[in-house]
Amino acid sequence: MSKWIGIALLLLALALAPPLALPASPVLSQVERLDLSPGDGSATAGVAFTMVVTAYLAGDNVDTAYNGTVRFSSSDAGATLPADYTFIPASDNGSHAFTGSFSLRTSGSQTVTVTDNASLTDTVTWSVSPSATHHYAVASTSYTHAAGAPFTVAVTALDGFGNVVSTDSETPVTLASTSATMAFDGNGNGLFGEGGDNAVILASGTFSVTARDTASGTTAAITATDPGGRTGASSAYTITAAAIDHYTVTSDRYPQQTTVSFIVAVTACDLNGNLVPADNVTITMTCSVAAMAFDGNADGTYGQPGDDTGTLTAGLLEISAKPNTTSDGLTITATDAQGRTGTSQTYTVKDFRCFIATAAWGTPMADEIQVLRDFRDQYLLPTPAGRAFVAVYYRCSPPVARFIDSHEWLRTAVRAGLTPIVWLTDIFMITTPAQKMLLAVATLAGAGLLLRRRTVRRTPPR
Ligand SMILES: [Ca+2]
Ligand SMILES: [Ca+2]
Repeated sequence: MSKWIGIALLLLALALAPPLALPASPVLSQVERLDLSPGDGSATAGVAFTMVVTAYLAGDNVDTAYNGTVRFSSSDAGATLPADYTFIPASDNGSHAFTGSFSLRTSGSQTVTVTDNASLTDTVTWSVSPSATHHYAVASTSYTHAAGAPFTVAVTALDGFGNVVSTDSETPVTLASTSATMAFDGNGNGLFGEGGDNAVILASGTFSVTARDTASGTTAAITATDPGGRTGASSAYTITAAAIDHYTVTSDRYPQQTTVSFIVAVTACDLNGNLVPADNVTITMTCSVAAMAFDGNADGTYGQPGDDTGTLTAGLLEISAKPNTTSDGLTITATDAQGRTGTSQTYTVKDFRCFIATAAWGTPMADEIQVLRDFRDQYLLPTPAGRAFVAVYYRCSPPVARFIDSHEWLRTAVRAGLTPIVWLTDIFMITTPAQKMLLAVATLAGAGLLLRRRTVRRTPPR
């Protein structure tokens, strides 16, 4: 019996014997969790920091045999993270420091996660604060504004990674623009361009300011600069004309002559005097004296029904006017259907009528005289030689006209002499160049025929 007990004790002793007596076998990792530390830290954007990964067994004992491969990820898409790493038990002993291998870029709460090939994982949350100001963002919700209309410009201090430097409530930032007519209201009192109105101190890294540009047609950016030379620029703002506020009424000169037409230019302007390129706005012309006729339909005849109106094309109307009486200090006014208006400076109209013809017909309003005036306006006055001729005529003709005017028989004779000239002038005025050519050829042919007949008649019979 004792023999069997001895054998049993021997087997038990063999079973419980330590393995020291056996050849060394590989240590197997029994890792239960990964730990990423420190957790819940804080970092500055772009500044590298160190984290340690430790593998633990149950009971919070470090798994010195850990040989897993770890991979890192972050909620921050701009994060710099260590490459995948396989633990080496002999040197790591279950814990590895990734020295200076992490950096986060996006301010706020960001997570960093470590995961191994056995799907063990640990996540920590870091608070990332922005680094120092690197530049400024200058922005508006819209970049097209009417001249004179205020708009908001937001200026924000950003670090090198685009984070708002919200800790800055002391740096003064100065605004500027390449447009000389861009002005700011930095103190927010509604008045633009006052002293200091272009400089504002940051509040939690940002501020908004009201700007406006009074000149249409400009395209200019707004720049922000601080005393450290850090700067930023907006996209270009395009300034358009505002609504029509009034009109300008101008001519190339203000001494004018009776019965001589001249051009009146009407221009649509906004409150700041910018040209408003409006189309199809009907303008009605009026004059401070009654004897001013317009030619709104530009057919060469003045004072027809509706001739005192015209329409704007790209903000401009050029209308011919013709005064029939002398006047000192007359003005011309343009008005639209909404009552927006504008008045010219004063014109002085002097009398330069066709003296001789007026004397012959006894009135300056005769149709025949109008034909001669139209010829003068359309063919003589546009050329230097024609103007010189008209000037000489006006200087020499008054005494002749007075003499004709006082002799009825002479008036009749002059009328008779001028009538064919008036007819020819009338024909000349109403015919096209081709018709003129045809008329000249016909006249020459007729004259040739007449001459030939007379020559034939005078030839004595043989
Ligand atoms: Ca102001
Ligand atoms: Ca007309």
